Amino acid sequence: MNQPKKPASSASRYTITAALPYTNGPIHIGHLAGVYVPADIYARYLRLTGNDVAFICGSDEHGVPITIKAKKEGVSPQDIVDKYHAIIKKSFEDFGISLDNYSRTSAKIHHETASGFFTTLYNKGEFIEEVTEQLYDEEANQFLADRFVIGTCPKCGNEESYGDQCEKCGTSHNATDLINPKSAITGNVPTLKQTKHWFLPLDKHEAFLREWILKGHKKDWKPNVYGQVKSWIDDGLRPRAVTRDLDWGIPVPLPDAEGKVLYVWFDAPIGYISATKEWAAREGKDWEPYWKDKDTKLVHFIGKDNIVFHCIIFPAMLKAEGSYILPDNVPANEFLNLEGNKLSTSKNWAVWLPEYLEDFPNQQDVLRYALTANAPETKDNDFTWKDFQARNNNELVAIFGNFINRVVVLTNKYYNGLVPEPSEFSQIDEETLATVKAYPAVIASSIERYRFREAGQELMNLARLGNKYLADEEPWKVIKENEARTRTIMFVALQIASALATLSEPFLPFTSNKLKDILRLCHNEEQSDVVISSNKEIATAQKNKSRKDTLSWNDISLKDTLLPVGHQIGKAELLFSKIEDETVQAQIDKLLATKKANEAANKAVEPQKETISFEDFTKLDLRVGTILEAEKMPKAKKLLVLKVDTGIDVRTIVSGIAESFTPEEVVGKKVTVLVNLAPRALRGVESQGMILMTETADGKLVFVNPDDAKVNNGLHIS
Ligand code: B3M
Ligand code: ZN
Repeated sequence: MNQPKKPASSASRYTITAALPYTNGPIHIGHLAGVYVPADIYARYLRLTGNDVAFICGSDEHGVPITIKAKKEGVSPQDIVDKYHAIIKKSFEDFGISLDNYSRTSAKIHHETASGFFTTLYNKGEFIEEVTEQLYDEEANQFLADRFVIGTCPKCGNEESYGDQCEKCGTSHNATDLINPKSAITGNVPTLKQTKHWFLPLDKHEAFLREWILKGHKKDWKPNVYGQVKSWIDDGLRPRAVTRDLDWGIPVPLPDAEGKVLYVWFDAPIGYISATKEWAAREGKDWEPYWKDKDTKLVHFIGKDNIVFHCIIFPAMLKAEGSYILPDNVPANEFLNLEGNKLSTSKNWAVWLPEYLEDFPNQQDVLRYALTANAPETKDNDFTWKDFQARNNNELVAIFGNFINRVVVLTNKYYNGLVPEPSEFSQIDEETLATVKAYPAVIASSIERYRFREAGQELMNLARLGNKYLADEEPWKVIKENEARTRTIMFVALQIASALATLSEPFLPFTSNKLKDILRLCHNEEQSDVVISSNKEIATAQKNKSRKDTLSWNDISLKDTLLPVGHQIGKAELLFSKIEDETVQAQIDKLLATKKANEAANKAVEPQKETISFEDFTKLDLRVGTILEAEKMPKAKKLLVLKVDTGIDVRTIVSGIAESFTPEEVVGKKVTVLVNLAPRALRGVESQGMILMTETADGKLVFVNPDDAKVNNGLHIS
């Protein structure tokens, strides 16, 4: 066990934001591992330690990805955002992401807040107004910004970089910086056309950013974040357009800006502020301290592709506005891959949250745990279904679940579920209880340094401690000869179980609540005698804040007794269940099917052969024949020897279809036969014609089949 470097933080105010997901698809495990699970662990931990927390998120409903998706599906952008906003919001709730508010950037309050922010900067003279040449698609009749244009990244040479950002090297650039730009709408090479825009002069803020990030205390930022930001600043910052010529977004609030909207990356981070305002109004609170009080800690949870926006552009905007605090930390994660390949919405290479929730009902915590244990904190990481299964079966079931089950079952068996009175504590008991007391600080220290993998493993170490304690002390044997000692062992084990119930809350909230219900460590304020057991009820109770837990995080180290003598606990209930091989194989098969479909879609279409004349074509004598007999050609993998009734005669045809069809499958089939092909000997058998076949996109041979053809009267050309 690592020794904590500093004590758990004293009560403070925190504004925690999680990147606003684009509403062009559901949430997948990459989003969860990179942003939402760590943010949720952090928020839950801070609430549990008595801090004042606003945990904020919402749908990012503007921007080109939404428009592209709408175009593809032939619906309006509004239809797209309405659909996915509802799906995302519900899946977060069902997954137990404990957001205080999940808002959306199409909300009136957001349009007002973002417009107001722009106006303030405009009035302060913080923008440069400039007519520049921008890429234009003559055919689509529109300017090409951001994801509407694809070209070669000037920094890394990636040929598929977007107009605003290269996904390969992460560089953020202007669309006109791309080499060989092409319209993502028509594929055309764009022309240049003049248009007026407003630019945020990042170069003007360079000195401040350098001071704030590089010389300030930001050295405690994660090395991946600090390194990226430093390299951008060192490369030199340039003015950045914050408006676009688009018809989807927040209109630029100026009289001479017809047809122009705010750049999505200008409005989206302001969405954090709008969502806080919306939440505060609902809760009867003042939103301003959460964004303006110097003592508030602002923490942005994001993926690594969002670093520049949260560490350079948004801070420059906040600084220019003047009344806001700046982020205290931006713990960006690297990417999660799936079974060795990059997650991709367009290639459907993902584990989608709504599908997971359906396929694994009431097993939210298993995915939370697997993603935390394998979080891409310092490097890209891989999610595999086998690892998911192993984390569940070998850790959650075999360690955590097994320990709790033994404690609860034995307490019920020996003492009718009442916490027994201990006799003398042995040295092992004392040491074990002292170790338990140290865990809150150990786990807190990892969480506060944004090391969620480490924190999750420390929690499992506490369960290991419990498991080992029971295995070593063997109360099931001791009870036969030493009743007093058994009581002590069970008392100690019950204290460990109580610590686990409380300390697991940030990581395994559903399990934690179930366990608190079993140990009767909570009461529901509205119906205090009702034990909440289903996950749905737990989620509702948490949202209504009607659960009242008897132990806080700090109690685990401060209190000598967590579960007092004589306290009645409930009956045993399984916390986790084994995930069978068939279950994960079904998920792997689903991915294999996706892979096959993608390969088929990507298979290069063979170019058309040289044109032939009509006269050439009429030379072919095609007949409908019937296969009468078929057998495999000895020692030839690919060949079948067929007897075919062509209507003229019965002849032998050797056909290379043995890898696709068995002889039995083809006998009786009607087929198209080229009857006037010059005979040819194959493996010593003369083939007198050819069966016509073609290949489907996924490489399957199919007959050019006359199916129900009744007559064998040669080729009819119409
Ligand atoms: N909508 C998420 C993304 O880049 C983006 C985050 C906005 S946070 C203000 O996928
Ligand atoms: Zn690049």
